[in-house]
Amino acid sequence: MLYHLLYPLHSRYSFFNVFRYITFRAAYATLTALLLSFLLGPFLIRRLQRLSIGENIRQEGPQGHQSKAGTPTMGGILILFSLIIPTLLWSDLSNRYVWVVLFSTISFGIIGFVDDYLKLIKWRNFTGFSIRTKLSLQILIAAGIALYLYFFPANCYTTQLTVPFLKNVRPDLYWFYVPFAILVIVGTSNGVNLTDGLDGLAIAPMIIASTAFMGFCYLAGHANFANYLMIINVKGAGELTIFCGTMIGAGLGFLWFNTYPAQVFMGDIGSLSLGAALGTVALICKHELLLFLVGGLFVIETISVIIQVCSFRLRGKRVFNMAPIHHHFELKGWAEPKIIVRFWIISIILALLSLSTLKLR
Ligand code: 57M
Repeated sequence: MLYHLLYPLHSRYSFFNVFRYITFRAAYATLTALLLSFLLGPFLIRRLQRLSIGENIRQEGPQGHQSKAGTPTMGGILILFSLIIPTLLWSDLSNRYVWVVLFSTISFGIIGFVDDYLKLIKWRNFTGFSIRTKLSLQILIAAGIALYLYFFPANCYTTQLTVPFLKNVRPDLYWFYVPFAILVIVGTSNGVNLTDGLDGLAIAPMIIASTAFMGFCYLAGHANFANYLMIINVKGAGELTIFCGTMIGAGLGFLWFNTYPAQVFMGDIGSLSLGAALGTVALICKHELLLFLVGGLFVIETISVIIQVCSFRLRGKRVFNMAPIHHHFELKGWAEPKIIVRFWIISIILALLSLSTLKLR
């Protein structure tokens, strides 16, 4: 909005020329998101407390979690608010990809919101969506996004994959791109959701992944940089640099309140929407395979659940004390902050490795 209002003034006042630059708008979008979450955070937490929107802790979980009972949840409302408003303020709203990621974020946010709400009122015999309903809704929305990207491609490379570390290998998925894209969006959304089980455990890796994708979007959207680095140039993807910036700002603002000991949890409204947003950004900037490395922590957490469930079904034995893997370390006696910070360190290492793929190919 600011872009559309203020940039045209550059013919009179040259200062407004600065609104043309993605880097300038991305920086201020990040700061706006951060400021909004700082300003609104205390108000929202008080409001959630007053409405008794507090977490019900499951009995079978690690004992340390019982003390978290009643912590306000649905803090994802704060994340979404601080993410959507700056995106609308600082982005070029004629860019279609801005609307695609906003659609993805908001739709998954609505699924999460309804699920959180149903869980909260479970005294009326509701226990949230069944896994099948939740997954079907996610697949439906992701299919809409995948079909849009397939039928309205940015260029002839849309259905091709960039393979990390290999510059001349670009397998073409043809129509199989659609189920693949659905898998990326739904998988990332649920991966973030599974990871969100300790204070700050999901949001910090989200910030780290968004920082990496901020770079990838900028480079993919810039013809010269993309050609120089031999990555697929996606016209318009650069504008998502601003969206990634708002994810960083909103994420940092939320982390302020969610860091150990947490004053608020994000709820499904936060985890499902952030995961879907990240998956959609990765698809648009054509770095979907790299997401497995950048968001490697979400992948590790998801794989730990798959291994645990398969092992229990096939052998009747567990591999981990409890899945997802962060619970395994809790039950081994590691202090919660130690697990959290060590998982953050792993995320940073993975993000740095992913950046190195720009040159190592
Ligand atoms: C999300 N939600 C947290 C909070 C957060 C298939 C199975 C592996 C599914 C998995 C599951 O339900 N995952 C979904 C995990 C929950 O957090 C809420 O949920 C939101 C995210 N959706 O924002 O609102 C609890 O996590 C803790 N928490 C924090 N700090 C935070 O900042 O401490 C969350 C955010 C909160 C709080 O205690 O209540 C969760 O863990 O439920 N299920 C599990 O993860 C369960 N694992 C399990 O059953 N493992 C089995 C099999 C199925 C693999 C096994 O190992 O044998 C564990 N979850 C819990 N207790 N709570 C087990 C026991």
